Amino acid sequence: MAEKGAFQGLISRRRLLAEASAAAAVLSRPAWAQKMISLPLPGGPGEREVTTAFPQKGPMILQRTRPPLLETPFEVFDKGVFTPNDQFYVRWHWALIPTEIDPGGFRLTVRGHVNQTLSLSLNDILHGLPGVELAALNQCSGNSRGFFQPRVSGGEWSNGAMGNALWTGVRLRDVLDKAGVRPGAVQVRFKGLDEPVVEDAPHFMKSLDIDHARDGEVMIAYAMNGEQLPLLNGFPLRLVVPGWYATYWVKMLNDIEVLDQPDVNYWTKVAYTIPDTPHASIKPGETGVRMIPINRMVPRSFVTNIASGSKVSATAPTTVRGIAFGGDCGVATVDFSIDRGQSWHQAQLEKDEGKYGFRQWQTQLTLPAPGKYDLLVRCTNSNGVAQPDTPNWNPAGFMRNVTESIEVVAA
Ligand SMILES: Nc1nc2c(c(=O)[nH]1)N[C@H]1C(S)=C(S)[C@@H](COP(=O)(O)O)O[C@H]1N2
Ligand SMILES: [Mo]
Repeated sequence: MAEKGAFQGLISRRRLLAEASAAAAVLSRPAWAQKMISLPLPGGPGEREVTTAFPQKGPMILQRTRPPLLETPFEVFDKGVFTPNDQFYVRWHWALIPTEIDPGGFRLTVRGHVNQTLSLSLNDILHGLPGVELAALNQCSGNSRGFFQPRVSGGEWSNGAMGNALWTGVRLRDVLDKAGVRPGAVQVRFKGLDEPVVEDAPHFMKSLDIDHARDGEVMIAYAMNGEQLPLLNGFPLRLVVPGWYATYWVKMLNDIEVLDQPDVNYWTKVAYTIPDTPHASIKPGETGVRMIPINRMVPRSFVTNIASGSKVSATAPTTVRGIAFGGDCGVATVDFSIDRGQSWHQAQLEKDEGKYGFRQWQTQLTLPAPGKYDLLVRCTNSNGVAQPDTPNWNPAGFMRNVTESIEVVAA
């Protein structure tokens, strides 16, 4: 991670103050459909509404209004390696999300098994600790759930519940050191300002093991892509857990509790668990499987410039480009195949912006004869883990990473 240096001036406290109330004013506007987009999923629907009614957000695929679930239209991923803030996907569990946050009055509490309880202002965080910057992919555990067959319940996402950003913030380790973690600490629990809509329902909270929390990579971010966080992406502070699924990336973070016992809260212990099997995969209906908390991401790759069903030239070369990510490490290779995986060819990788983020790739392809082709793309990460050629299945619809294919017609 780089020190933020000159970058710091860009996100001044004054600007945080000025923009926050503007964001709050529009959050209460109702969301309604602007137009429809085709989003074919095996279990339907074939179409989804596109909305521009959410604050600080451009056109987004509307999955749900309360709480907001907004998906990034896939063509956005073709435009650049970083996903713009105004089209970065949004996912919340509870609908009681503050529509107004006073940056001057905001405090982050650090408490529990520490020497000293802290109550940090945004000023303390922006100017009192070393700043760091890191490119990282934020991907929902249920990204691509809509492709699970048999179908599972949950947000029926296509492939747009992910985004890559350059995050700026401070190291969680530095914040914990400031409070002084006491011997015997085992986990650290994170909570935000959002609240359950019904009494007695569990507040959204996630925990990390103490060593992970103190690894120097986990950060508390106050900016993404050089701007303050959009309200719906966690203004004013969110956790960034590089290489791990976004469920751990707690938004509107205002409470950090160091625990001397393992966390047994619903969101850590029960929700977001996966079968402890290869690819977190089981047979539909299989029971009695040991479940563990979801954790590190796995490699994926996508074509971004050609939609499935497109026509391409049968004589001239076609440029095929896309994005890939290694999951919890960098991308080693991206390979493609036009003969259903009998032979593979390496694509050219573009600039490395950081091992935890998207890696763009491209290749020139000349199809041998007119006809239909399935174009397969497969990422192998720097730990030697490759995408599988059959889809995984689990009841929560988590961790899909099968090798993607698109159909093209050469004519
Ligand atoms: N406070 C809070 N943080 C949260 C959640 C939430 O419901 N509340 N959802 C988590 C989940 S499951 C996901 S996928 C990501 C989504 O991040 P985004 O909305 O910035 O894309 O936020 C995570 N952080
Ligand atoms: Mo998620």
